[in-house]
Amino acid sequence: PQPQVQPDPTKKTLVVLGTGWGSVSLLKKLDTENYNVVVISPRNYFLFTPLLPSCTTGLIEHRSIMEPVRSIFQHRKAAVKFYEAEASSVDPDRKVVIITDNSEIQGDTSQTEIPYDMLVVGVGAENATFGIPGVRENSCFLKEIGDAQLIRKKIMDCVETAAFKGQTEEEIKRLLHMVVVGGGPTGVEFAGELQDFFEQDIKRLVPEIADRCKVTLIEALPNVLPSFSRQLIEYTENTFKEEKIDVLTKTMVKNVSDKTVEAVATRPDGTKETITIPYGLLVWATGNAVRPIVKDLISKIAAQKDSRRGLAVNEYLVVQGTRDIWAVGDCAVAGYAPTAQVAAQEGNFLARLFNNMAKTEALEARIHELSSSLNLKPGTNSADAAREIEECERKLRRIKDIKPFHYTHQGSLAYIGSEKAVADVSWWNGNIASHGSMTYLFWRSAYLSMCFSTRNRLLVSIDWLKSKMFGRDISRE
Ligand code: FAD
Ligand code: UQ2
Repeated sequence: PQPQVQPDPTKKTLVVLGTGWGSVSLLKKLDTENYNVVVISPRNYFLFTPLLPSCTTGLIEHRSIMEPVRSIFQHRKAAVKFYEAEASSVDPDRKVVIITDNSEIQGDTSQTEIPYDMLVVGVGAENATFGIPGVRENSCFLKEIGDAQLIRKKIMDCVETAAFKGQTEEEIKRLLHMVVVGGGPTGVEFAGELQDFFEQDIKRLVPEIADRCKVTLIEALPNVLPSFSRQLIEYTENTFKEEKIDVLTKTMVKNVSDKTVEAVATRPDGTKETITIPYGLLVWATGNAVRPIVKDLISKIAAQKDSRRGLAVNEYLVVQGTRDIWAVGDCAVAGYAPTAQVAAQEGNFLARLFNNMAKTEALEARIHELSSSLNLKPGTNSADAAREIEECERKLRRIKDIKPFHYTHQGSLAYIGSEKAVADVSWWNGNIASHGSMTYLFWRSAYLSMCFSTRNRLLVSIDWLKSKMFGRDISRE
């Protein structure tokens, strides 16, 4: 049977903003027949961000880690509406979202209003630049597919330009100097992948310049991977030393031009020194900033006046100061780190909550119906009706007793290059720290198992095999 396409007036309209970790985890587990579900996102696919660093060197092809959202909805009993658009503002009083189609091709309408009964905000975050001059103009971010494609292209452009006849030695060194700012998992994984690329492919294919390739990681804090245990931080820093990746810790970038990074380094004796670093490619991976749509919503809710880092939510992920808006993932402030692991658990929680709310309403309606029939014509069926009411009430009590959201940290993983990884895995009450080549195999299988679909798992496996057999594809497209 065809799924129902027209909205059902007896059901509430649930509008979900975003198609990232939080929103898609919710949609995957939601019984969509309970609501008129409308999904709004400028991106018509889910992106498996943990493998994005591998796309920058062509180890993995970008389409292998994307899953179209329309194929997620195709086998649902009830149709889910998807609009490829950006939510540009929310009016919590009128309960509408204003959406804009900002894509290249537009029809005769590109802005409209979507009314909601319930709204889930899962729009993620933007890249933070801390207002440092020149960052937005000169560096690459690493958050979306387009970013990874741009980096892949630029790496090869730097290599080919460095190999150009008659290039001066100084210019070759600058072009082949790849600077990564931010020592979190994203920066570390990218630096590791990049060094692998130079070692495994550029050395073989462009040997004349390969010895000048250099990766430098800049971090403002005293060490990289601040969320990992001491032992793994040291292991990572030592591995980077062996791989010849320079790590500049306690170094703050102050200014960026098209060819240089200016930074202030704090020396072990506490003195400060300004250094100028010439680069060919600069990748900026320093964390999150609040999106305009979230700022807009914050400004419209009195209870959010002190929110700076996102939408403050309560223990049921309800946006404080509202009754019918929830927030998940990087745009929500619930006291957890901005990770996929948190966003996914929050999305799963909301799916359970909404499925329960629908069941509760159905049971309450049934109780109401039965008791009014009892009052109208008491008679032969009254014992049955009374029994069913009791049954419904018992179910209701069980369902209504939904516990607040509680995050369970399962662990942290990061690839650090040269077929080594680090892992902090939570195990009952303890923590297991492991590193090295076996951990790399664990990293690979864990990421494979967390991929969105079997299709993605197959594509990623084929990419790994392809790169193993033939090396990475260095065509610059
Ligand atoms: P996102 O997944 O970013 O999704 C946001 C969605 O909202 C997107 O679909 C976007 O298009 C959409 N959107 C944006 N603006 C609007 C708008 N105005 N209206 C409607 N929709 C909008 N975390 C881990 O736990 N483990 C890892 O290994 C890991 N690796 C990472 C590697 C990289 C390179 C990056 C960038 C992040 C990594 N993370 C990792 C972090 C993780 O990806 C984020 O925490 C996670 O994506 C947050 O989920 P989210 O749903 O809040 O946002
Ligand atoms: C993670 C991540 C998630 C997760 C988990 C991890 C991509 C969806 C659990 C961490 C993985 C660990 C510790 C290995 C355990 C393996 C499995 C398959 C549970 O990194 O981000 O987001 O859920």
